[in-house]
Amino acid sequence: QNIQLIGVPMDSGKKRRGCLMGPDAYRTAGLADALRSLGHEVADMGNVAPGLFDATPHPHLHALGETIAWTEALSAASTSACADALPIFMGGDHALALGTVHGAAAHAAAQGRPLFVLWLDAHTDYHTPQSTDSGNLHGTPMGYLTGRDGFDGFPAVPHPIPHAQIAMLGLRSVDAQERAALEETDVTYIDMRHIDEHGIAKPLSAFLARAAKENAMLHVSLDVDFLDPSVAPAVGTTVPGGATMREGHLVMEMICDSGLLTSLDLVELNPFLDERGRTAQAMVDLTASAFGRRIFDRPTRAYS
Ligand code: DIR
Ligand code: MN
Ligand code: MN
Ligand code: MN
Repeated sequence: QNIQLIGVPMDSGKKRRGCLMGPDAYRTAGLADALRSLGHEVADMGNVAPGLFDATPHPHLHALGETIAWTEALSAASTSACADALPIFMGGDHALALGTVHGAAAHAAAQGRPLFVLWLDAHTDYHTPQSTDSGNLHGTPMGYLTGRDGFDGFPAVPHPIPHAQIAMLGLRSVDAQERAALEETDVTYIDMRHIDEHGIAKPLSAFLARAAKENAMLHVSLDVDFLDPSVAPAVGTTVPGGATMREGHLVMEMICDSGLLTSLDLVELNPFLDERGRTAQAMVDLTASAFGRRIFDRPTRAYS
């Protein structure tokens, strides 16, 4: 694969600071070399920056103008990166997906292919600027990208992601307004109870099979809080009861096996809260699994 690492030191999606240090933590943890050792061509493109923005405070929404400026810059960066390579966006908080997926959707539309989105997160991030209680825009990208109303000032969404092309995995903190809205859609939402009862592989392989059948592109957005805080403590919104490293690696290896991945976000890492880089390292290891790292190859003969 031809991979571009794109740093996104975006920290405007919530009030707690620290995600701006994420890109350099991934660099320090050796993301580029981990991917090169798997045989990939990797270029670190440096960091994206937002354009000038209006910093006038909004009565309810945190850092609205800054987040809009990031969305504009990231959408353009994502569209052009997707044309050249497989971009990995090193966040930065989850508000970066407002732009990265927006840009990937434009690229997919230009190719005449559907874009499927896999959201690995404790949260659904399906708010609108009106429904969010926290005022933190990192809780809104799925709402924006599916074309929900109320995103005044943001770039228009000419290619909303159809609900049926979205799967959310790892859920265990969903606000009432998000839940009510999601229940009206055909989004595939898989909470931790479902994973406990049925395993994580079954719903994921059904989703990936649908994407393959439609010759889709696949954007994966991996929020650190998808993982249990015991293995990934460096995130502002820890929620107990998350995915284990084993579940995480299984998901990423299945993504690799599918051959569908076309763009990836690594989001919400807050290195200020980390323990000697262990969360950054866990995210690097999961990314390596998505790009071919494994203990044994899996020939068809051995596992019938
Ligand atoms: C919460 C948190 N639902 C909010 N969202 C987070 O502020 O709207 N997403 N942390 O990953
Ligand atoms: Mn999130
Ligand atoms: Mn989350
Ligand atoms: Mn629908």
